[in-house]
Amino acid sequence: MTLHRLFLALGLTSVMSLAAAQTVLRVSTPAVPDDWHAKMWTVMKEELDKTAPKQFDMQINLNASLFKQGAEPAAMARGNLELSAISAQDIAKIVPEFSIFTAGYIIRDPDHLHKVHTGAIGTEMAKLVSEKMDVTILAPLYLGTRQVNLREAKNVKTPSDLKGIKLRMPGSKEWLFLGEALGATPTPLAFGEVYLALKTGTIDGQDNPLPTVKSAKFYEVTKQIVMTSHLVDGIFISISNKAWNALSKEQQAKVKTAAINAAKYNDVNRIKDEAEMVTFFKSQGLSVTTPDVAAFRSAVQTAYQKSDISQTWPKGLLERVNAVK
Ligand code: KDO
Repeated sequence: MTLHRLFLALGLTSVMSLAAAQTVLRVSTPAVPDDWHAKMWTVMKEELDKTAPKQFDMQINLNASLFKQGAEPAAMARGNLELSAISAQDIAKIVPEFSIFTAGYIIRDPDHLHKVHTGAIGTEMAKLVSEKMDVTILAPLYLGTRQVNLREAKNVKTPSDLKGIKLRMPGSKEWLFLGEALGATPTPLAFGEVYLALKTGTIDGQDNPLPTVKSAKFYEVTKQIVMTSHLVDGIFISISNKAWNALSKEQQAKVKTAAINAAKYNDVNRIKDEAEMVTFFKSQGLSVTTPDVAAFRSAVQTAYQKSDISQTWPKGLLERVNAVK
């Protein structure tokens, strides 16, 4: 081997060993690129590149391009995925106690959401999640307050006005129950299929926070937003325990801080956006109406009280959540 070739080979080997030394953190999310909870992953990646240079190779997969919506926790448990933002509904499938956060009209606002999940209740829940799902919650984030978004305008005041409306919900028991509690006929569908289903009329509506209605362009194919504010929705930046336990304490601290800062970036922007959205939708020709929210709250709360879902909530948990100020 010539000296030149030897150097080349050595150079390649050192590049390869450098690459091998980096911890790969694969991210999978159904979020669309324009959404804050998609952009936040880049914020996390850029912070880690600064605080732990060359230690992590964060690979961000948006639009459910790596795993389909809801398949992330199983992929993480199998060791095929390291990072994701998991919904309360997906956690509740395995940790039934968590279903309290899937119920309408319990969490009051983003501040309440943050305090519940970063306080004692959040710590207890995160312990259960780690034990039963083999994932570690790094940071809660605010997805937004969910509203009903209809293809055709309708005078909606109370849940009975949604009777017969085919309302798309993500596909799990907890989501479908919420749709039913709102008075509609829930239809399960993956997030990525909602735009076309609204366009072609296979569904009559969907529910999502206003910033999502904008980023996923649902406003292009719908005529009305009914401000039911039925779920102050949180999702949870999480890492597989396999990946988490392989990190040094110092790396764990850096990953956690980067996740918290990414969640903060999402929350600040999303809250600001949410406040400005009504004007935007009106400018796009949608009607934005306010129903009798008290009637929706009462119907939804009664439905949960009577359901199997609330039977899984530990005694006193609802009161403790309500008491968080
Ligand atoms: C949705 O499918 O309606 C939903 O809002 C549910 C959330 O839990 C979350 O999965 C979200 O989609 C995606 O992150 C896309 O915004």
